Amino acid sequence: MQLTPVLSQHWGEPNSWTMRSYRSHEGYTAARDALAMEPDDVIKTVKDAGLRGRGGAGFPTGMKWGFIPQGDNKPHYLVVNADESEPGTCKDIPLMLATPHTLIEGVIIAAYAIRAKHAFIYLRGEVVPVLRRLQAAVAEAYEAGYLGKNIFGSGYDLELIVHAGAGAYICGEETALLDSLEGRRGQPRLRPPFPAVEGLYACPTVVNNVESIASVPIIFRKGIEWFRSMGSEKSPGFTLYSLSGHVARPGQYEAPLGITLRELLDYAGGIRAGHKIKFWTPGGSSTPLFTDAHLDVPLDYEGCGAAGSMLGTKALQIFDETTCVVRAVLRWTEFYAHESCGKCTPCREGTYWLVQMMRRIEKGEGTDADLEKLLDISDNILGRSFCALGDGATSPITSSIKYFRDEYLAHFELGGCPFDPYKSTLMA
Ligand code: L3W
Ligand code: SF4
Repeated sequence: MQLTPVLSQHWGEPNSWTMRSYRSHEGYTAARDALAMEPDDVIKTVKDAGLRGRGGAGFPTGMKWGFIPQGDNKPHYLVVNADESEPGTCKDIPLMLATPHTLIEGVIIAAYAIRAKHAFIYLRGEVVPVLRRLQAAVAEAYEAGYLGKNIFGSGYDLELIVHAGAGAYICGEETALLDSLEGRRGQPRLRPPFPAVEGLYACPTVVNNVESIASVPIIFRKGIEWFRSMGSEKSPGFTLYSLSGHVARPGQYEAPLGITLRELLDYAGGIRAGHKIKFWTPGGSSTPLFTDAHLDVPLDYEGCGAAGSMLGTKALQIFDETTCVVRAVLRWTEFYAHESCGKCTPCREGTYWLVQMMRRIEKGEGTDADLEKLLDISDNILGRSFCALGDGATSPITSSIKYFRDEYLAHFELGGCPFDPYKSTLMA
């Protein structure tokens, strides 16, 4: 399968983030055309294209827009989830840095479709350069008349606000994000009602990931058939895959949905010289691990699901044979325990206990019974937590025990990490 640079096509160009550069690539023509259509027809176009959410869940974007009630007298809101924090995920931030106008043009089309007059970009707080770049681009768009009153003379008004969070992973969960945006401590809300019915300020709200919204303008420029010519029937289109870890050329690789890691590795120069792949995540650490047996799994929603994982955020973190899987899983588990918002007991208490046990096991102080205990605690978190963070925390543990039980046992037998050169010769 060939790479298909679409969103990333102009990333390397000088001043790619400016209005002048974006306009030179037909920028804002899609918004102009969409605003000449009926809002319902805009939603139908996105539905027919089959665009699915790029933030992790793969929910059909046009269907989500279609949930917004019409003819009600409440304000509607569009919120872009730019709180990219899933471990290994690094696609939205480069996109916003390189071509922020792609996102703004998508915002105009999406907000018009759901009849929203206010849109927000909720940005991860730590990335100050991205905040400045977005703010500058939004100012340019206001100046050009693409935001504000009577856009393209259509009579449609839209205000766009860029809001920086304060650096909590949980604020990437859509309802915690909405609480944070309203000025409260970010903690997930009970769903249903879903945000489409009762979201920001209890009004109908669409929350979409950056890449999902940025993918919209090109659908209007090039058409549904063009979009559907890539990917599969159920997972059409192109997407950004983030390759990190032990690869020769880590980075963003844009390709049709359904490409395999084996193919992506050909473009990325393979695993670093002299080494071989051991395990990898298809979509950040919240998705169950894959191994060298999964190199030919189609990286789309159905392919990853059928192979026992999830496409998630398409953050492919790749580890070679020099990595201790137990240590890697410990690091991720510490992350989830630290980021747990504490609202529900299974996650708050469970992630704490998972860390205590994983630390002991990694030091070689565990027993075989500890593996069963780890699985039991995970089982009591999975499906019993209030939001997906708790479920995600169990994925690295259960999948690593499934594929690398012997490596856990080796820690017990050796009384330490077999990858520690003082303990063993496995590193050689
Ligand atoms: C109206 C219904 N709306 C579903 C909407 C819902 C949401 C979207 C998907 O988790 C995953 C998670 C992480 N009426 C609806 C409805 N919706 N039914 O559809 O909902 P859902 O529940 O399937 O997923 P989610 O809560 O959005 C996202 C995984 O992504 N993940 C984490 C990513 C982290 C980031 C980040 O760092 N910012 O993206 C990675 O794999 O585990 O499974 O909008 O409202 N009946
Ligand atoms: Fe908070 Fe974790 Fe419960 Fe989610 S699962 S609500 S992050 S405690």
